[in-house]
Amino acid sequence: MDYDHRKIEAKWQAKWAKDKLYEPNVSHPKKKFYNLWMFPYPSAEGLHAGHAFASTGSDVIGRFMRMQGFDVFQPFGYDSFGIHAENYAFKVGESPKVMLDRVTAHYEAQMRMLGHGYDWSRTVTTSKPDYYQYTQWLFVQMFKAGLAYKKPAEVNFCPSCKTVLADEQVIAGKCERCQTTAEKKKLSQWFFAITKYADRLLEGHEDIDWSERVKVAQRNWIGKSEGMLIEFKIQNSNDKIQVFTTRPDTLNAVTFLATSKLYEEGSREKKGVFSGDYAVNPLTGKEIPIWDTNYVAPDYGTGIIMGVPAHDERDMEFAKKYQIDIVDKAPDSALWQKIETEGWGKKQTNYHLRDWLVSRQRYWGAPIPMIECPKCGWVVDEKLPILLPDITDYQPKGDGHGPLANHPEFFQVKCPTCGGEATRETDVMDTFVDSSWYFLRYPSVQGSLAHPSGGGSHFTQGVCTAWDPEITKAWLPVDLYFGGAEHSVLHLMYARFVTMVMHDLGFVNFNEPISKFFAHGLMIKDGAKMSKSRGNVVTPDAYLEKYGADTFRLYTMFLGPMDGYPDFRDDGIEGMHRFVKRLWKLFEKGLSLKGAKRAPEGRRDLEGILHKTIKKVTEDIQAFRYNTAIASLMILVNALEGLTKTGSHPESGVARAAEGETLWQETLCKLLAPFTPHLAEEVWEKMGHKTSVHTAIWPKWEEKYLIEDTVTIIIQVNGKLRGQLSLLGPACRQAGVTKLAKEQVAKWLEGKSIKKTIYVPGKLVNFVV
Ligand code: ANZ
Ligand code: ZN
Repeated sequence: MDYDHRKIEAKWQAKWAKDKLYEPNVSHPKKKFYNLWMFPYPSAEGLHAGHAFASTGSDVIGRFMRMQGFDVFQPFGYDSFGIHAENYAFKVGESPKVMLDRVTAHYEAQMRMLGHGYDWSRTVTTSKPDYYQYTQWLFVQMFKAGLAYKKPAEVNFCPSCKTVLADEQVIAGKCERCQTTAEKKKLSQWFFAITKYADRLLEGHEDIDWSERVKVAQRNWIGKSEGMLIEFKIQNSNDKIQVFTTRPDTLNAVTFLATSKLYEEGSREKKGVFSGDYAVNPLTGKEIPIWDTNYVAPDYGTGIIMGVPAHDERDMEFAKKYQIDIVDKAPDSALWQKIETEGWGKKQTNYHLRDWLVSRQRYWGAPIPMIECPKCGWVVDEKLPILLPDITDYQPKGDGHGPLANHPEFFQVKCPTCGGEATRETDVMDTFVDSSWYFLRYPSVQGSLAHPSGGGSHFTQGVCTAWDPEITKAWLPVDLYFGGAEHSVLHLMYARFVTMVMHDLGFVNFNEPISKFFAHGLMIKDGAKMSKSRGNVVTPDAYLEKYGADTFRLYTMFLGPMDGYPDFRDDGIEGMHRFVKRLWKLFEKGLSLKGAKRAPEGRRDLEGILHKTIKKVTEDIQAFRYNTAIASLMILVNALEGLTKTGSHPESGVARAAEGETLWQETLCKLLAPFTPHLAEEVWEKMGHKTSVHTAIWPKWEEKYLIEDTVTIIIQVNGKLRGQLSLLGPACRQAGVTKLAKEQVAKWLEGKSIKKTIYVPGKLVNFVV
C-alpha cells in the first residue's frame, strides 16, 4: 500500500478527538505536565510557518513527556483582544468580532491538521465575555489592593496606533507594534504598580529555570541600582540639593554638581552653562560650581548628579571641556558609613522599571471596570462582565479618548456607592493584561463556559472563580513554557507580576507561574525574516495538503536547533517527504517479515544500534535538539533499510536478526511518535496494538549495549588505497557499506564499470574495475 498521508492523518486526528486522547483528568492528575505554548494573537487569516515551527516544538516535548508516563495538559487559545486583531479587522473591513470568528476557526483547523495534542475542550478566547469578565475581576483585585491607580503622567503615545503605550512597548523609541516613533504626551492613565514588586521579580529568578537571556533582559529592564541620596548645601542660601549616586565612596573627588536643566534626548556632545551658584562639598568643605547640563536625565534619580571627573568618564569629558577642577583621590569605601553617620545622606535604591501603563484609547479591549463619581471618586463596578458594546464607530481618533467616549449609553451610569450620576471609564485594558493570567485559566475551563448572565453572581467578595483552587493546585505552575524571547520584559514579566499579586491576595499558592521557560528561535524564509512586507510569509496549509503534517513536522524540526533561526526551503521539504515515504516502506517490509525465523547471532548488533539511537533521541529531545535526534533516526533507518532486504546481504548478522524481529519496529515507531505522530500511530496499530502509541512507554536504553567500537574500513580500487570509512561496529557489517564506500571513491570509479566488489566485513572494500 502506498503512503497516503491524507487518509492516515485524517483518520487519526478524528480518532484522537473521539477518544479524547489529549484531554487529561484535570481534577486528579497522577503525574502532571503542564505544557504551554504562547497563544497567538489572530492578526491574519491563519497561522504561518513560524507558528507551526514553534508550536510543533512544543508538541514534540509534550508527546515525549506523555510517553514518560505524565498526564500532559497542552492547551490552546487566542489572545484575541488588542490592537493586533483590531487593526487586522480594520484592514479587511470587518468588525473584530466577525473577523475573529472566521479566523480562529481557521487557526484551530490548522492546529488540528498539524496533529498537535491540544486539549480542545479547554480553550480561551480573551475577547469573549466568559474570559474578560475575569480580566476585569483581576483589575478590581488590583484596585482594591492599592495596586491600580489613575494619574496624569508623561506617557508614550503612538500617533499611528492613536493610543498610549507602556514603557515596555517602546523599543528604541519606537512603537513595538508599528515601528512609528513614539511621542510624549501628558495624559491621565491607569497604571499597575509593578514597581512595588521589583525586588520580588529579581529574587524570583533564583527559583525558575528560564533561558538566561530572558532573565538578563528582565534584570536589565528592572535596572536595580543601590546607592545614596546625598545632600549638598547651596552657598549663601538655605536651600539644599540632593543627588543620587551609586558611588558615595567618591565624594572626596566631587568637584561640581550637574543638573538636567538643558537635557536633550540623544545628544552626543556634552554641553553646559554655569548656573552662577555654588554648593559645598560636605566632606571637604570646598565650594563647588553648579552647572546646568544636557547630559543628566531629568527623570532618573533626582535629576541632579555629583560630578566626579576623576572616576566618571562623562564627568571627565565635561570637566575638561569647561575647565572644571579635577581632583584625583582614591575612592574611600568608608564614606558609605561616614555619610550616614554625619547625616549628609542616606541609602537609596533606584530602579529603571516604571509602573505598568494598562489603559488604552482603543475599542477592542476589556472595558476597565471603574466608575468615576463626583462625590465618591473612583469606584469599582463589580457587576461583571462589563460588556464591550457593539458599536460601528470603533476607529481610534487619537484625541486622547477611546471610541467608547462617544457612547453615553455606555458611560453614563449610576454610582454603585451613592447612586448619583457618574461616568464609566471609557479606556479599555491593554491586551497584555489579558495574557498576563491566561495560563491560570486554562485548566479550570469547564467545557465551553456559557456566557454568565445576570452579572455579579460569579463574584463573591474575596472569592475567585476565575480558576478552581483545587485544579490550580494540581496543575500549576506551568512546567514548560515555549515562547519567543521578544516577550521577555512584556508578557513574561507581567505574568510573573500578576501571579505574585494573586499569591499575596491568597488566590494562588505559588509565586512563580512558570517553572521552566524555553525561548525558541524564529523561522526565516530563504535567508530573510518572514514578514508580510517582504511577502515571504509561508503558510503551512498548502504544504500540509501536499506533503502531510508528519512530513511538515519532521522537516521543520530537522532544520536546526529549536532556539535557532531555521530557514524554510521548498526543496528541503520535498526531500523530507521522500524520507517519510521510505519510513513507510521500511515498516511495511518489516511487518511483512513478521514471524520469520529469528537469527540470534546478529541480535546483539541490532541492539547496539537501537540502544545508541534511543539514548541519543532521548537526550536530544530533552535538550530541544530535535534536529540531531532526527538525524540519528535517519542513520538508524539507513541501517535498517539494508537489513530488511531479505537475503541480499548474507554477510550481515544484523540483517538476519532483523528479519522477523519486532524489536526494532516497536522501538523505531516509538522514537518517531513525537515527530510523526500519525504515521507512528498507523504503524503501531498495524503491529496489533489496541492502545495508542502516544500513551505507550518510551523505550529505555541499556548502557551494556553502548560499547563504542569504531571500525575503520579501507577502500581500494584495483587494490590501491583510495579512501577509508569510519563506522560503528555494528554498522560495518551492514549492507550499505559498499554503497557508502562507492561514494567515497566516486572519482576513481568515474567512467569505469565495476567488475567485482570484494568486501571483507569490518576490514576492507575492494572494487575491481
Ligand atoms: C558619582 C559617580 C562617580 C557616579 C562614579 C558614577 C561613577 P545607575 O547605575 O544607572 O543607577 N546619575 C545619577 N542620576 C543620573 C541622571 N539623572 N542622569 C544621568 N546620570 C545619573 O547610575 C547611577 C550613577 O549615574 C550615579 O552615580 C550618577 O553618577 C549617575 F565614578 O555619581 B554617579
Ligand atoms: Zn503604533
